[in-house]
Amino acid sequence: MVHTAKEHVDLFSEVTVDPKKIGSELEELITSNRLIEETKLKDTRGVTESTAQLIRKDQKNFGENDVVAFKNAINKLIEDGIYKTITEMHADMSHNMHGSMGRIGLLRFLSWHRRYLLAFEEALQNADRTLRPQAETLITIPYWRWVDPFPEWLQGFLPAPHPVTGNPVQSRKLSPPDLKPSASDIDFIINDFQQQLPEANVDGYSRFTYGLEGFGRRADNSILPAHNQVHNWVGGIMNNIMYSPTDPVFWLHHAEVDRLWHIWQKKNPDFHPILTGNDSVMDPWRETSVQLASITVLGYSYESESL
Ligand SMILES: [Cu+2]
Repeated sequence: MVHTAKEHVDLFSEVTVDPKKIGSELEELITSNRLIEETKLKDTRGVTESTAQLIRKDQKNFGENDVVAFKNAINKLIEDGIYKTITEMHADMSHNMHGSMGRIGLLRFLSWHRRYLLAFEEALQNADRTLRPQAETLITIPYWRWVDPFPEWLQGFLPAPHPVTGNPVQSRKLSPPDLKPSASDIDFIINDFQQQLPEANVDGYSRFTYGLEGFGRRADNSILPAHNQVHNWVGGIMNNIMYSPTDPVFWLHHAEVDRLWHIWQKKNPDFHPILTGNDSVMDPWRETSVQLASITVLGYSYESESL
């Protein structure tokens, strides 16, 4: 089952702006990334491989130092123009990374966004390293559990201008009609994923990502709230399929998507996105979905692996 263009527009409004051409700045970001220059980065940190694992924390456990470092690093990325460049990567729909674009987009959604978070996290750490050269641990992307209220420390923090207009972005809505997932919705997404797409002849990975991205149904056939619905619940620029990363909560939201995928992967080690050829390469980067399958291999973990 594939979503139509109309549903695409309904999910995230304002799909009318042309994505900007991505220039040399982007090239620089791509080639300086953590995966390609892994060794160099380890040298910079002066740590051994076993301690090089980054830990992404629950945003609830962010202390005052973490909050200040995170916000300062974001502000620096905005000042340096890097935040805008990274946002524009998400505005380039040729990457085919959402299920609303069809079957291949559905299969690329999780791997592409895992790679996207790594690109952002590396930029964030570079900014943090410049601002806090003495810091023992650099900032990582925190995750926001959807059952928790909107992160209190991010209330009112919307510093990035709209990447096209340059104007301040609309404030967040933080309300229905779209719902945030409840604890039982999340349990259903992870443990009853085989119940999605009951009429279709598809593999388990497709059923799982269909639910997690936000196209699924609860057992009573009502909408199963997940990733898409949280975008719409937050509202403001988070409701925009191209420019949602303008809101810093995008990173916390997608870290939770990535964490839930990781939790599911541990329970279902045999299910992977079935992609071949160019479809399997998470452009603009070089890694394939297979190379992005394990967060341990990629060098990071989540503070908690409970639902
Ligand atoms: Cu998203």
